[in-house]
Amino acid sequence: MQQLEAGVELDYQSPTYKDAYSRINAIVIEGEQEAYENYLSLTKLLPDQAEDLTRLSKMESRHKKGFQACARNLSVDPDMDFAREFFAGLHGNFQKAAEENKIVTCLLIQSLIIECFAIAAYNIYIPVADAFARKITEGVVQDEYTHLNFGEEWLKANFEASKAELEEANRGNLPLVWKMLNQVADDADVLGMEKEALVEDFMIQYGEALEKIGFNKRELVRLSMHGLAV
Ligand code: Y39
Ligand code: FE
Ligand code: FE
Ligand code: FE
Repeated sequence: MQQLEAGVELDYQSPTYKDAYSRINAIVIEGEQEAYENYLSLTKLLPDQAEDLTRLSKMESRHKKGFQACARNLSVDPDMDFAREFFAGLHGNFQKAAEENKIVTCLLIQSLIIECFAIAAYNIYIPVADAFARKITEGVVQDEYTHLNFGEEWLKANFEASKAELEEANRGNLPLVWKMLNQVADDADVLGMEKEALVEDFMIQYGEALEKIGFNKRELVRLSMHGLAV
């Protein structure tokens, strides 16, 4: 049991908690597995940076093992079918872009959108996690910042040539993030994670990333609003 600021008590062993955890934890495991695959795919598209990308992909597979241990620690059986379905849209878009050699789209999906989603989720989860999961998640979130940074640096270096494709990829993928968030909002709430906090944290990370890459404030607002055009 943990006493939260809001005064809500979390019982990590309750059936309600474990049921919600079986989906959220599965999403994270599936996300880490797909991130591993995505960075490996990127080694083919960016052979000059294959070494870095291989290192990132190995970090993702370590993350996956860490979160699998979190489930075992709570005796939870992650609902992987739910998780695969949850990620199908983004996963399909990444794979299609990779087949078409669209590096910019691949980086926007994995290194910006998915990493910002991960950073938001992990930061909001850490204060309400059980002690075992908290330790693991604290280690993982540090790595996710380096993955986000990889995408930021590449897109910044290739900004002018990437702008149009970034805008198109943003329009095609940001709405999926809101759809995904809405889908797990109730389960996240059971874990003590508020949807508003997740949205806020995501928008801050994503906006900062777009700014670092080279977009101005007006463009930034426009890109963020495209997420709402479902
Ligand atoms: O780069 C990464 O490691 C990202 C794959 C991991 C994705 C994590 C997705 C988290 C969504 C959780 C939603 C909780 C409300
Ligand atoms: Fe796959
Ligand atoms: Fe990860
Ligand atoms: Fe990552």
